[in-house]
Amino acid sequence: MAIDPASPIPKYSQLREILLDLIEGSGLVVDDAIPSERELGTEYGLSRMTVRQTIDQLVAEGKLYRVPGKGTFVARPKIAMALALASFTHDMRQRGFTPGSRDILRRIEPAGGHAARMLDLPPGTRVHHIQRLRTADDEPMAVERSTIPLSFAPDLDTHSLAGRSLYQLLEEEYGVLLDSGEQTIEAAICDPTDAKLLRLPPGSPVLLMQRRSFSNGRCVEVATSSYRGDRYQLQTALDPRR
Ligand code: 16G
Repeated sequence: MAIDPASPIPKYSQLREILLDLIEGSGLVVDDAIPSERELGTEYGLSRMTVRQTIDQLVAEGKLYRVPGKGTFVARPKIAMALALASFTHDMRQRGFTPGSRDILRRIEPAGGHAARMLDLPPGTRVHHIQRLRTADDEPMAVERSTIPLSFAPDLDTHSLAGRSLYQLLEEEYGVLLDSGEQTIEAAICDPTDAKLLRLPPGSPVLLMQRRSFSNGRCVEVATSSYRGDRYQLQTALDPRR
């Protein structure tokens, strides 16, 4: 592929197509270096600024990463998360990763106004509050904060969740099978505490997900999760517009 100077498509967009083809096609594999800015400029007859603009954008999208003094490399593809009522453990296992879970905080507390509303409970109802760092092959992926009414799982606090699935525990120990859910997803900046846990530079983007999961029409879990923006993307099939 070459840059067409007569094309109405901006040169940085044309270079983007060329680089994407190199990254996603058969040209390069993960952790391979891409040609330097100078080499790309010479090869495609582009200014250094145009080349940098294109690379900056691909770095921001998580398709490339820079190592100061070394160059720019092909990043791992992001995990394409389906919009489903899946547990982290199940999802990661299906992708061939070893899922992990580290407790950051677990306690029983009275639900505040917001949590109580989300759970359809009177304020002050006792709930389990669980904050966990979720890992895949020991790499931090997400921070999850779940609130679960005591009525569904009275002694949940006595069960370890290290390396164990919360959803599986709910099902096996308490006979609570989640059968529906709703979820919102927003772009957000990682808060400084979560950034440390996720080993991300301050100010990194995350996908902020709020989930309510139900069993027989009753809300069992309200969860707020921060997923690494550099490792996750959402994927869904699209139905025809009705
Ligand atoms: C998912 C849920 C989270 C739930 C967890 C259970 C999102 C955004 N969140 O990660 O609400 O607590 O699964 O996973 O999808 P586990 O069964 O592996 O503990």
